[in-house]
Amino acid sequence: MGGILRSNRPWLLVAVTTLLSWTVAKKVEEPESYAQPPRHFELALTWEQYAPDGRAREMILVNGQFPGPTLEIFQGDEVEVVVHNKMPFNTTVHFHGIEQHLTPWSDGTPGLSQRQIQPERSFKYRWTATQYGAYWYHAHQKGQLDDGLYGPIIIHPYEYIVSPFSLISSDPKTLQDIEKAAKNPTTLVLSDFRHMPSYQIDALERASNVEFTCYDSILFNGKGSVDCWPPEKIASLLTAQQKGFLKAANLTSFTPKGCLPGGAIASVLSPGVPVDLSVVPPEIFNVCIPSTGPKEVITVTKKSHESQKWLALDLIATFGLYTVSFSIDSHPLYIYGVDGEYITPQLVDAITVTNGDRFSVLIPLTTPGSFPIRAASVSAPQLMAATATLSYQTLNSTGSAFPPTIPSILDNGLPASPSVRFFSQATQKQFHPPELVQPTSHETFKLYMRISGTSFGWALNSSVLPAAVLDWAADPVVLFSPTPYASNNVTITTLNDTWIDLVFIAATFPMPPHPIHKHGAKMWLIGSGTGPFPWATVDEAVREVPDKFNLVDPPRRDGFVTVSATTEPTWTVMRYHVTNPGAWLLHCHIQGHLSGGMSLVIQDGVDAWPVVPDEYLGYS
Ligand SMILES: *[C@@H]1O[C@H](CO)[C@@H](O)[C@H](O)[C@H]1NC(C)=O
Ligand SMILES: *[C@@H]1O[C@H](CO)[C@@H](O)[C@H](O)[C@H]1NC(C)=O
Ligand SMILES: *[C@@H]1O[C@H](CO)[C@@H](O)[C@H](O)[C@H]1NC(C)=O
Ligand SMILES: *[C@@H]1O[C@H](CO)[C@@H](O)[C@H](O)[C@H]1NC(C)=O
Ligand SMILES: *[C@@H]1O[C@H](CO)[C@@H](O)[C@H](O)[C@H]1NC(C)=O
Ligand SMILES: *[C@@H]1O[C@H](CO)[C@@H](O)[C@H](O)[C@H]1NC(C)=O
Ligand SMILES: [Cu+2]
Repeated sequence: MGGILRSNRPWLLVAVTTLLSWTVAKKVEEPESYAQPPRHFELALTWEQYAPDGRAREMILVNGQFPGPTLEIFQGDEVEVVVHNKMPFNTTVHFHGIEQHLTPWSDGTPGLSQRQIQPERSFKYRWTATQYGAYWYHAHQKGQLDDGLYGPIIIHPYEYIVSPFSLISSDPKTLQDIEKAAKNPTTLVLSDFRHMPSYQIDALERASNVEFTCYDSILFNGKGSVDCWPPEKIASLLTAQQKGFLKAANLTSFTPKGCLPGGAIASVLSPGVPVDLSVVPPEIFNVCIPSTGPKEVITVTKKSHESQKWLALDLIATFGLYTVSFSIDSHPLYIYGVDGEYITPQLVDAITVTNGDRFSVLIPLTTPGSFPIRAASVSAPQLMAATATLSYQTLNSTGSAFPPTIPSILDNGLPASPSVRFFSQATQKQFHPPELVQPTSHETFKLYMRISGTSFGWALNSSVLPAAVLDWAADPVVLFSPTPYASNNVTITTLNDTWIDLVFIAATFPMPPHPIHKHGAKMWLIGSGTGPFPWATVDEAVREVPDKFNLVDPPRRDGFVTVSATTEPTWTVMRYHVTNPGAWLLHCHIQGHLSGGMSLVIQDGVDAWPVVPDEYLGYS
């Protein structure tokens, strides 16, 4: 989906006639892409020693690289990605945010859309690039994302898609510079990283009954260092919430790794549940061992007769746990795309970036120099910050006397001054959404998020997805064998062309924010509130508390963060249109929560599932 307009249309007219433009769009001839050979990629996955932050561990490399290579695609392309599993364990690759229209068997969710790719086997994913913008691929097998299997996907829009750049500048020369930059975006993959392989983390969590919420480093395009802060620095950065958690656990300080201690995690999240801290290696929460890896430097090179005046960055957040504040010293950021789709640009100084997020950002390059690019954790269990560098010079700058740079955020992610502007999702306006959100829905599903049993037992609807399903070795694969009217704690089922509301209710406290991701469709965040959700349907809630809803121009994404809760329930409502029949996963993108059970199977449009090709049906 995505863009729909010829570029010679004045954007103003476009903005006020979105519905009309959808009709217009259908008349636009799209390229006969299937007549062309598919865009083909081969990804060889290996399990090897590598040291992204200066400390070697065994991890996943893609074609010998970390992060994996960028899949650069043009909208309308048929895409073929052949994955070769050269690792000693099963895997799958998911294409995050790619709708997989009519190809649900290429979604890469083990047990749900395919059988696992076993060692020494290959799997051919085939899908059509119906969308444009920044996406990414990653492992969807247990916690393998944390082992390094991820990389960017950049889809260049159809020529006729109208960009929102004229809202950034009306000067023709500037517009030209912006367009040039946006045609060739630089990807910046932001990740949190740890030294212990995910299968060991999972086993130790289960042995200790403690969720491991402490990482080792923040990486920019796979590069970083382990920076151990002095205790005074850690103490000085503690937020009110972090102090509150310490107090509740009768403790006074974070660990030398900047973490809330493991025992405190357990006592805050699952009080009364016995834990065995003796099986937790000291390096998980406590002991910080510094190491120095490479530093990412984004260098804007000058050309002989002109210097580049703008940089387009596609931020891709592959975090296993973290939410961070992101900023570049001394530089405003124009956010013009979120999760791939154009938005009305927002001029900000910092962005809150969470698991799975993509932000397309334009940065004016005005004063030559070398500037810290910052990411600082705002996740309650850990304080950590890191920097990369943005470096550029204009043609006649010597580059010797750079002015001091001005940070927008502190090392705990809080704004460095009251004037710092953060990106606002609440006021995010889609530039020309493929359709408008429908004001009523056909069905409401209420999902009660809770901690179930231990501190890693996260439930999306009352019960955690059972281990048998979680291991995703389920046979038959859900997509190959729909249970048409299944509706239980871990499966919901919808009909094609219906509008669905998902209500996420915080049912135990404290309930952290959860970055909820839906496969197979973008959703609209239409409302949220504090207190219980007593209504049977969202339509009823809209009638009774209309001020809690936006049904006119809500933000649209493939993932939204639920509202956190400390002492009373909160609720968050996401609405989507079932136009993409298939078996999709709905889950928290925090890897510990996903492997803890926080996911749900959605059989979307079960009345209209496409016939699974034999090569996928028979794959084993
Ligand atoms: C690996 O995948 C195969 C095929 O789906 C499955 O039978 C097997 O149980 C899986 N192994 C593990 C360890 O999950
Ligand atoms: C903290 O100390 C108080 C008072 O001694 C005690 O009642 C409470 O159980 C302790 N909490 C934890 C988590 O140890
Ligand atoms: C930079 O170079 C251009 C072209 O040679 C010149 O016109 C301009 O004055 C120079 N600017 C500075 C600040 O030296
Ligand atoms: C959620 O779980 C409850 C049981 O606690 C069940 O009654 C309800 O149907 C489930 N909701 C969905 C949407 O499956
Ligand atoms: C569904 O959730 C309810 C409430 O937590 C629980 O009693 C029931 O056993 C669960 N059912 C399944 C199939 O997990
Ligand atoms: C599913 O619904 C969509 C949206 O209305 C429609 O375009 C599509 O044809 C339907 N699919 C099938 C297989 O009926
Ligand atoms: Cu979560």
